[in-house]
Amino acid sequence: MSDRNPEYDFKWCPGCGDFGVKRALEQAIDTYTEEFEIPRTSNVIVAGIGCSGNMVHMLDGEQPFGIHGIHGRTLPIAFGVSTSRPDLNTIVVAGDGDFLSIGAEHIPPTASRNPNMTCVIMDNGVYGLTKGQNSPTSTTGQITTSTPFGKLDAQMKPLELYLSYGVSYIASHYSSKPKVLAEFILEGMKHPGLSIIHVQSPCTTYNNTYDILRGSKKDNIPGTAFIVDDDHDPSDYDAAVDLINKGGVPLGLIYKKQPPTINDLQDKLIKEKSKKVEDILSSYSI
Ligand SMILES: Cc1ncc(C[n+]2csc(CCOP(=O)(O)OP(=O)(O)O)c2C)c(N)n1
Ligand code: SF4
Ligand SMILES: [Mg+2]
Repeated sequence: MSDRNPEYDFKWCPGCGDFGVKRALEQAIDTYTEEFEIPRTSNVIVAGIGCSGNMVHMLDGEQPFGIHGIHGRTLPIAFGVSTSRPDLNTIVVAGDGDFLSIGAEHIPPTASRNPNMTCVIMDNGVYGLTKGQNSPTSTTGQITTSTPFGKLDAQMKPLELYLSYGVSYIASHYSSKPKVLAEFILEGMKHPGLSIIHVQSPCTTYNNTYDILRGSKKDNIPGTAFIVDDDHDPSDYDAAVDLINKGGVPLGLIYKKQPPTINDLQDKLIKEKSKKVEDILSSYSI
């Protein structure tokens, strides 16, 4: 049980990837808070439901503001926070089940509006909290508690989806390098628009993918994670497509563009179209 929230009795399993993501997120929030000289509570975490979403109760030190909402609905909640209070640093934390299964329908409209918020998605390829059912990112053929003879459906490729939906900042990483991961989260926070940092965060209890990601000399496994080449141009859409299609798990910035945010567009509209009080009053006079 944490002293930060004594009513919430929850612990991650030993070795859970979410510990690394927690360190990275704490680091990114520390740096952002210092650099922009904002109160800690001006960082707002909107959490999904899952072991990953419980991040909002697990952070150490001075606490940011936290909202633990409804399964799959982080984006609409965060959209409201971000657009009504643009001064806040709005952060979503959610798992692959929360964000890409029940919550998937919210990604395209949010991407097309480009609100200023940062999503840290912890992908462990299962529903961890509810005891290891298949998730959209479980691999085809994967044995899970809900697919005892192997998953039949195709595995979802979230990076491809984010790119085609028009997400304006897309990074991919894993939980084993919290310091580097923190840099991508911080860059996402500073990016004006929708950022998604998609993190492979292994579930040691139901889907331990550490060896698959990092490789294992002992078992002669090469490892699927690879660092994105320095010469990758993240502003080049086709290069981002090629990078994603290489297979494996790229570690680095995949794509970044700078369309206006929904707040920019609303401000412009208000400036151009809103009428002065005198004009409204005079329109009623005979
Ligand atoms: C509307 C609703 N449907 C289903 C659930 C049950 N449920 C809670 S967490 C979860 C899946 C969590 O998976 P994921 O988002 O991948 O998080 P993880 O635990 O793996 O970090 C489900 C199905 C719920 N709480 N609410
Ligand atoms: S069940 Fe998996 S995701 Fe949940 S805390 Fe344990 S290791 Fe982490
Ligand atoms: Mg999961």
